Order: sequence, then structure tokens, then C-alpha cells
Amino acid sequence: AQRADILTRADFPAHFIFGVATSAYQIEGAVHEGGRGESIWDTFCREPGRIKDHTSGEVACDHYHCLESDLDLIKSLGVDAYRFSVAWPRIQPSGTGEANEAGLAFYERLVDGLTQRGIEPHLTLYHWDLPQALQDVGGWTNRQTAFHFAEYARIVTERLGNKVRSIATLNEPWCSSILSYQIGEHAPGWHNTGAALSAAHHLMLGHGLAMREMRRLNPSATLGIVLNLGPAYPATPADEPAARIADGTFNRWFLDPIFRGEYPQDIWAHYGAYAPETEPGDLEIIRAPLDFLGVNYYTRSYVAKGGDKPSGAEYTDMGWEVYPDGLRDLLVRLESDYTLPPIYITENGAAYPDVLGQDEAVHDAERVAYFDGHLRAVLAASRAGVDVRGYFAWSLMDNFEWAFGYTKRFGLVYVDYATQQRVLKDSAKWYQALATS
Ligand code: PNW
Repeated sequence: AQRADILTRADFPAHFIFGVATSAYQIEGAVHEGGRGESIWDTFCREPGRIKDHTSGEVACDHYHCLESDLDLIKSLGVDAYRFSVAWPRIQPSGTGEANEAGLAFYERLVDGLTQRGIEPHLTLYHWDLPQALQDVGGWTNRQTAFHFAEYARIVTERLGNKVRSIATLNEPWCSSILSYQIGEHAPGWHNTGAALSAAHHLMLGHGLAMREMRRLNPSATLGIVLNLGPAYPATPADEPAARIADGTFNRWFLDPIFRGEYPQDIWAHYGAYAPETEPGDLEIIRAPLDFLGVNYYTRSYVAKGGDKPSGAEYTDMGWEVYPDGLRDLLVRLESDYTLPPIYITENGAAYPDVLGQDEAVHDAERVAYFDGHLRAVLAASRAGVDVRGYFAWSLMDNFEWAFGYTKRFGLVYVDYATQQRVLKDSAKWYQALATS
């Protein structure tokens, strides 16, 4: 539960920023407007059995049409920053070639609207909506996709690079490779380990190529990547080897190439014949120096042979354990194992089955406790010497939760999808009180 001593800005380092985050496909809707091309998520959502409630992001929160009022909504929360993503198929409808002016204009309006309201824009280039035309030739398993991504990064940087506070290349490459090409839960829904590791390599290569391109164009830009990370805890000493592998496949497989220029040897051996084909020089490109690391943290992994659960654990509506200490442990460990740039928590949050009451309010005390606990974990890490510069709550508002459709609500703001009405949940008011304290 939430502690009696209330968190305020004064508890955090000077200049620490509080923000909220979203992604394009999860909120925008308007998938056929402004010259937008098809993405792999449009295709995936049409395939039977992929999305729990058989929905898609076709309308979502209709943010594309509600832009001005959503900007006012963000402003009303009193936050310093807003993290959003650009839909590649709005910028290059088939993934290559000429920029689509209407797409660039939409994001320029978004960025200008934020700036006019005194909110820092933090842009993510790739939050999973690959142009379908590129998937038709193999998607991220095709090495060429990495070069196309760098070209897309160039187009966005030329137009918006001077107007945004930061640019992240990829959101959660683990999700867009392993979860998408091996586990098959996300688009394109493959079940192929070799393909997944090839996709992961090309995603990281694309990240490195995009970094090089953006640095060349805009040497003063603040550039980084967003990884989803979570510590793995062995239930017993006998579970330690398995926990090392869980940590290696989830965390180190991405951290080591980016921050050390090498794949972790134990996991390379673990993957055996599935290890990706690389070309000389790839790891040099991938290890491009970064200005920040974005960390998305939701839960830990608890590694137990019989699949036992930790005793006394609490879970969110995703079935993810609420474990704030994992965030502190993760940050402290990152700082000790790697030489890192400043860290931003780019996502952290929880789904709960919220209901809009007769009183037109949403009493989400569990979400308040989740944010409170995790912000205290960030503080603990910060006091232990980790350079954490900001925190983005996931998410600004309820939205399309990928394979779970609209069945999971992560928002600070409740969305009534029938009317597109937005209602501040108690957690939004709590976060607002912190941000304006
Ligand atoms: C992240 N997993 O997704 C994404 O960045 C968001 O778009 C998403 O809404 C949010 O977290 C909540 O799910 C993840 O299976 C999806 O480990 C799945 C996993 C992790 C992150």
C-alpha cells in the first residue's frame, strides 16, 4: 500500500522529470488517414485468433483526431514531458522512398503543441509498427530493413530533430524480435528461434546505423534506445543456472552488444545453431555511444524449477508480479556492470480492471500504490548512486494493449471507447499532485 509519507518533487534529484508515455499504434487510430500505409499490426489484427477481443488499433483512442484536446489533457496533468512514438508507415507508407508530408505534419503539430504548452517532447522512432511492405520481404529478418530504418530516422530527424528534447531509436527490441518472431504473441506472429535472433541482430544494427545518421545530421541531439529489462531471481540455489540464462536472453543479449560491443558468450553458446549471422563491423556500429538509456520495467522474473510462484506475491491484471525492489536492484546492477549514460525510466505502470463509477470517478488505489512503490525504488537507486534523470508513467491513457486488445487498462486516464471521453483516474490526480508539488 501507499506510504503515509507523501512523495514530492523535493525527494528527487534536481531537474528530475516526470512524464507520461504512449505509442502510436496504441492510441492514434485513423489508420487510413493522412496517407498512412499499412503496418504489420494492421495485418496481424486481421488474422483470426491473434487479438484476445478480436479488435485492432483502427480507431483506438482516436488520438489522431483528438490531438488538441489530448495535448490539453497532458498539460492538465502538470507533467514535464511526454513520450510518444512516430508511426513509420505515416512517414514512409511502404517503408522506403519519399517522405509523406501529411505524416510529418501531424507529428510536427504534436511536437509544436507540446512545446507551446511547456512540455518536453521525447520521441521514439520505432514502437513496433513496421510498414507491411517491409514485412512482405522478411521484415526484421531481412538485413536491408536495418538500412531502411536508418533512412527513416534521417527523414524524421531532418524535420523534427531540432524540435524534440530526445530521440530513442527502438522501443524494446526484445519484444519486436523474441516476442514477435519466436514466441509469436506479437506481429508478425512467427515461431522461429533463428528468425527471432536474426531479427534482434538487425534491429540492433538498425539502431546503430540510425544513431550514426542522426549524429551526422544533428550533433547536438540527445539520442538513445529503450530496452525492456527485468532482473531474474533464482528461487533456490539450484535455479541459479536457469536464472542466468533468463537474464542473458532477456537483458544481456541486448545490453552487451550495445554497451560492450559483443554478444554474451554463455548465451551465444546456449543458442547454438540459432545464433545470428553477423558481418564484420556490425558490433562496432551497434555499440555507438548513447546519450541516454531508456529502461522499461514492469516486473521481475522469478525462476523456479517447478514453476513455483514467490510466496505472498501480488499481481496486476496482466498477471505480472508487483515487485518494486526489482527496479532498484536492476538499476544498481546496470550501473555496476556497465558504463552507462544517464538513465530514464521510459515506461513503468500497471493494468487493473478499472470501472468508471456512478460518481464519474475511477478509484484505482492499487495503481497509485504501484506508482508510489516504484518511484520509491527509483529513489533508492538514485541514492545508491545511479544517475536516473526521469520517469515516464505508462500510460497517459487506456489504449490498445497489443494481443490483449482493449481488455487491459494501463492508463492514468480512463477512456470510454464508446464516446472517447477521457476521465482522470485517482492515479492521474495522484501523479498530478506529485508533478506539481
Ligand atoms: C510494453 N512481455 O510492452 C510496451 O512498450 C507497451 O507498448 C505496452 O503497452 C506495455 O509494455 C504494457 O504491456 C510489453 O511479455 C509487452 O514481457 C509484453 C512484454 C513486455 C513489454
